[in-house]
Amino acid sequence: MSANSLQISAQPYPFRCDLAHTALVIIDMQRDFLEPGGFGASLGNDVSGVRAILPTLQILLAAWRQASGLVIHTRESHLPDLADCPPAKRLRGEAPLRIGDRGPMGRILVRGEPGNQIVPELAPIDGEWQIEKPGKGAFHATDLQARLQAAGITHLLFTGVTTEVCVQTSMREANDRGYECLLVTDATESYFPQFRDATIAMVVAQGGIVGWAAASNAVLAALPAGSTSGRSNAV
Ligand code: C5J
Repeated sequence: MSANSLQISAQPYPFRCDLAHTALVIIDMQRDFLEPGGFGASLGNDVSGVRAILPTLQILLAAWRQASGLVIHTRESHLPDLADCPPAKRLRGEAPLRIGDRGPMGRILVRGEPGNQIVPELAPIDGEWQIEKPGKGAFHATDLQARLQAAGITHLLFTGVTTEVCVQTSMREANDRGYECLLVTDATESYFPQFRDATIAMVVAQGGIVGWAAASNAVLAALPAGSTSGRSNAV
């Protein structure tokens, strides 16, 4: 195995990838979903539980950066004029604050507003991709596919919130586009823990119908110790 080859102990069987062709995808770890007053809370969710993955994600992100792996952050966001927000999305439900309304962290799910920022613990650094996505999936109405192809990325490790909505949708979109995908089980969370567990079970069922799942420790164990052997982040 070359220094770049990783073998991650995973369900339903080991996940093999090459660090230079693999990206860590962090889905929507933004204040809108993690803090009171944001979109997640406006939908009636208790947002305290999803913050529990922050320490795990910080460790994973630090190790991935240390190995010079590509990092991709996504944000669910809309243009200020909401031209990219279908009325069906804005009007669904009976939330007191809808997308585009002004809340305590600025306008809900609107690009550039304070609530739309990635939480400080995971703030992107130079060279890391930031994908603004108007949908639940990271490929819908974004340039992610073109950028991944141009960068030669073939394998994706998924983390973030919420497991059964934006994480699962993005992973399924990636799977349909031919990417080999792994869900990091303790670096993803839902407002409904049973939905997180069900998503993990769905992903790995039938021989990995959507992909693989592994705990963050298994990813960390597969990384070359103290390595900086991945790609240049300046893609
Ligand atoms: C939701 C997301 N849950 N990031 N978005 O609306 O999962």
